[in-house]
Amino acid sequence: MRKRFTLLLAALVLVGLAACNSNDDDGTPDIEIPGITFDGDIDCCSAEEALQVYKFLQTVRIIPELSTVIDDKYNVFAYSPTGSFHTGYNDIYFVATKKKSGNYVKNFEISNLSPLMYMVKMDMHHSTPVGAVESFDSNILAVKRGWVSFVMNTSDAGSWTLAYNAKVLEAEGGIEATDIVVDALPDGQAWVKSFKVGDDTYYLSVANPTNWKTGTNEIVAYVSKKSTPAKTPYALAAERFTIEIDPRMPDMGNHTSPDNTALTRQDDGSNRGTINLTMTGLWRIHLTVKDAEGNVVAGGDDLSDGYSSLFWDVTL
Ligand SMILES: [Cu+2]
Repeated sequence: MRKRFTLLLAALVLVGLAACNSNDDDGTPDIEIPGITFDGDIDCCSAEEALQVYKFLQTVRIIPELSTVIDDKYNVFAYSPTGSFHTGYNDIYFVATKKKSGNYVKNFEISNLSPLMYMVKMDMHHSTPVGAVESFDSNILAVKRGWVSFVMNTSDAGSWTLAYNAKVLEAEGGIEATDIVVDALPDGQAWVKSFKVGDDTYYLSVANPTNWKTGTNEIVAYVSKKSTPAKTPYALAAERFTIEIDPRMPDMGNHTSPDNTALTRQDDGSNRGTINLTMTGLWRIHLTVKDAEGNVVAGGDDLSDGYSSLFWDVTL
């Protein structure tokens, strides 16, 4: 532990960033409880946890326009895998630090993550599917994750803002509606689709398909319900849908692949299944959505080629 923490400090000094401070030199004994070392800042984390956070932050990029200062005491930093946003599902990560020491703060809350698009011609606003911001990894509790699935990209037709509330220890703040840019996906990609059940509109967002490799992959998706009014962020659907998948390669005679399993609703609100992509290229993942009773509610209709007209397109 001590050796690893020394390594951590060295790394932090190198990048000019300070995380949890060490008491190694001031004679204060570390408080040892099994698995945890408090390094003099009870709002922060053990050296081990600080290292995990530090390592994690090397894998994402900061989004400067969504970072803020609260009460001149705390920084809140926002990150995404690329530092930008695109149509469809995007992870957003948050970290809070003490401005003075740079120490991470473990207990903070991000709420009311609110993306909003203004549509020029229609002179109206709409939101888009979002997931609640919470801890996602028991090793790195000082990092919170939420997500936004943008139904449209920024264009002449309209533009996006994003807002959120933040509470760091006793201090409250956040970001008011701030301009963000949502990039279009590469041509031929479709990662968010909608379907209707009666008067209700639902969105199907597939999470991070660019992480897939040839072979068997876990496939994660979210089903969100459009809000009334549409300016309110779209929360996860309360209904427990099952999403059956039929991956095909349209450029190769629509051949399929074996051993795919339907996405079923998990306790965390996601839908998870297995997708087997036997080769690189364009995969059209035809979808059939069933309700909790097993009735087909979307995607049961056939295109002229015999496959569901509800699909995601992912190039591997
Ligand atoms: Cu729009």
